[in-house]
Amino acid sequence: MNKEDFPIFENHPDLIYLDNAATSQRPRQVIDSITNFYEKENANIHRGVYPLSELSTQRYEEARKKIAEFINAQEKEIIFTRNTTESLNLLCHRIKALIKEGKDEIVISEVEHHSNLVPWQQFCKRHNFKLKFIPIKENYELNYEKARELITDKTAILSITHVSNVFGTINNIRTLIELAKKKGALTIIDAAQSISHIKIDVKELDCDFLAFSSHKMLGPTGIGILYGKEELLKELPPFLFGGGMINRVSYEDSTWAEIPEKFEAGTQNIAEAIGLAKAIEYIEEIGFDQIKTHESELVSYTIEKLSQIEGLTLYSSKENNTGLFSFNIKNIHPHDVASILAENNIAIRAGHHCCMPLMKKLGIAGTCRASISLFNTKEDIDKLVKGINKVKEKFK
Ligand code: C6P
Repeated sequence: MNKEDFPIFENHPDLIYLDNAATSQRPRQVIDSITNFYEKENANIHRGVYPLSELSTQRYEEARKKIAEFINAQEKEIIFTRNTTESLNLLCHRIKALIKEGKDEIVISEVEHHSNLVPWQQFCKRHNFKLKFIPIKENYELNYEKARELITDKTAILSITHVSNVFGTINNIRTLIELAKKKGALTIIDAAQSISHIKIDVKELDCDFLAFSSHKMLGPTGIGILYGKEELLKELPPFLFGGGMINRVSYEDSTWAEIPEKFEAGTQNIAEAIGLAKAIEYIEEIGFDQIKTHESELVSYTIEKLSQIEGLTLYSSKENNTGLFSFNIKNIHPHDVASILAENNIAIRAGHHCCMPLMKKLGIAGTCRASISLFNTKEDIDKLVKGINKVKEKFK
């Protein structure tokens, strides 16, 4: 766990990068794996019979295997998409085919990112379904008592984020999945903010679908994953049509390839898949136990330091937090805070974090958000605190 693995810090030695929830930085191993592919292995997959094409196909499928093992899925249950957003949209466009008669409600929560809210709003408008929201409590945790009331026999889908990108809270998805299963609802987990912090086992969770993005877990941009249970993916109609996803085509009609190819139309992001597999290898070499120990220590340290700053309101959980801290400084706009921190080489995010309705509910325009990754240190937090104190000085 070393900043030296991340070339961005060689090029920006003074950078304090605390915007990992937006996108993480990439270790050299990931960057090299992409260069290596283009320099030595590049060809289109699943098409050519010449050795280079066979090699790139092999690399791409090895990447799928790595990802499958990482979340304890079968290879055919791993669909490559562009990102979490596309994974959720794929479902939103095709999942109607899996919904049983008499079910016409979708349950999400008040903390969902727009990517797990807007698609379902559109779905509900298209199909005349009702969208229901599990509310938050004062401590920014989901209200599980209310969830019990909201999830009923009419619930077709429960789609929920594992970790909030505003509060950093880890939602009790096990309980929610169990509740949904009892009512015969389909379950979807948005793991965009949890995948790099928490070991996920889809078999143990027993969720039907799970979505995440490579770029938030040290991997390249442009590639994401949709996991789905084999029997459900087989039933789900394809989303995009074209090359690579068919079995037979005539001028009149077409039949589809088996899963996962059925959902991978067109030339895929081959190098990015390989880069994502390398990111997983990097994470596994460190191990989630060590990541957890390091990040938990940093969470306690950060909370302690931020709590000492007068006029700072923290919107994040103290105990149940993956390393994401939303805060505001009294009488200073979050964008001003972020701009002044930026002048001091500290990168955080400020704004609504793609959670506009949640901001409205909290009665604020936005928050400042610092989010850590495995390479961050206590010194980074000290610099953040120093930076915030500078901001306060400026606005005195
Ligand atoms: N949140 C953030 O700064 P994409 O953009 O498709 O890779 O991920 C979308 C997404 C879905 N769910 C959650 C919980 C997320 O946090 C995100 C992305 C970033 O908070 C960018 S807006």
